[in-house]
Amino acid sequence: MSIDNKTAMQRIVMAVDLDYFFAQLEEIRRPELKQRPVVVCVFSGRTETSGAVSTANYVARRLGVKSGIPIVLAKKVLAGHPESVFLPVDHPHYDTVSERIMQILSSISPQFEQVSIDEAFLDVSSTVRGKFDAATEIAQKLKAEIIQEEKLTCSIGIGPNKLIAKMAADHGKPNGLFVVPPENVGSFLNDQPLSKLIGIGTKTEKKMEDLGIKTIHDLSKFDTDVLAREFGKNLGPHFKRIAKGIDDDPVITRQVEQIGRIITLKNDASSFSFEDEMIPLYLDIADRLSAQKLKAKVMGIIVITSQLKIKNRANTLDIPTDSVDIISKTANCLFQQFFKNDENLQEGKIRRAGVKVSGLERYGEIDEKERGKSEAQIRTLTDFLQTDGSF
Ligand code: TTP
Ligand code: MG
Ligand code: MG
Repeated sequence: MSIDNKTAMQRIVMAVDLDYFFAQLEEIRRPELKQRPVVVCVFSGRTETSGAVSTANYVARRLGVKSGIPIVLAKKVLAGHPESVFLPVDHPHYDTVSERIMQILSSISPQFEQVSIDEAFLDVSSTVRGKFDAATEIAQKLKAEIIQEEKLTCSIGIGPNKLIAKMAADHGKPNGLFVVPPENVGSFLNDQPLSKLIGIGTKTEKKMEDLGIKTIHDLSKFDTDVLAREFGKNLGPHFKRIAKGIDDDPVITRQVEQIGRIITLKNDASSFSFEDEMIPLYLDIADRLSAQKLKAKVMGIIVITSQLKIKNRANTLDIPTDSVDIISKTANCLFQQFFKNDENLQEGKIRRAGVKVSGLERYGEIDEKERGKSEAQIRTLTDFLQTDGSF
């Protein structure tokens, strides 16, 4: 029987989690806060201090503040630190930055799963052909790119599965890059307390302690039947498996709704002077479309001003495409039209620019009638740009 290369290849998963995300974003907006305890709060509005802490920067964490505690308690903890700041959550801002970062992450591998506002898994096995060194290099570049684009630090964990990758990311926090190749999984897990094992809550931990299980190592050696009796026939053996670092959970690539890339321009622009800088983006989008057997019907551009205002412009094609030629022509037209309108430049020059395609269809789903049309029949791009009211 021949060995299937795909199954033989070492699986490599990367977990990325942004450091003290909401609080770090507040520090970036107001760098003078960096040395002070910063507490981001969900104020419930009942009284001035009712509500819970969303997150806090590491200065506040060292003093005892953490996510989920009442704001009143955080105020008590920080009573001796009048320099502390308590800020309300600003979700629109956090969502916008999160979206930009997820764009960067999803450009690394088509196998990308966002699991929360600041966290994602990437299966890079085939990208790096099962080589941990190559995955580490990608992670270093990723960290540098996120710092360059957003000034944000993140922590990245690399491991043979999601469980180990996530634990490695946590282990390296903040601003970490921690790699656990398969041969180190055992020692990595054995060095950590039970509470660090993802999936073990405080109640389970307590119950395990009563059974004499104090460490991840203890759990990995514990009698399976007793675990099944105490925690159920599925959960009990599951706990033992994760204690051994076994996890087959796949990185689930959700049906993508859009594919996009944004870059920071070499120079802020007030005209479409950056056409050459966009070419790699067009090529990348076309590659990613064809790699996933997708064609896009909606072609869009994104521009971000020097004041970080985001503007989107888009047009719908008559038939979906994955052709780099059509992507570049359409996007270039959209950029040219954008700069023709003086109103678009009132909020400053353009600092970042990108391209985004949506209205994605799998090859098989494209209407047979449409498929018959030749590209020459597509309404010429400039025609419909002139009739588009959005410019
Ligand atoms: P986390 O990634 O869990 O935490 P964090 O990014 O603040 O800190 P860390 O460096 O340890 O990763 O959560 C991401 C964001 O989600 C966090 O910045 C705020 C929000 N959040 C809450 O609002 N409530 C919570 O209880 C938690 C845990 C997070
Ligand atoms: Mg985080
Ligand atoms: Mg997180």
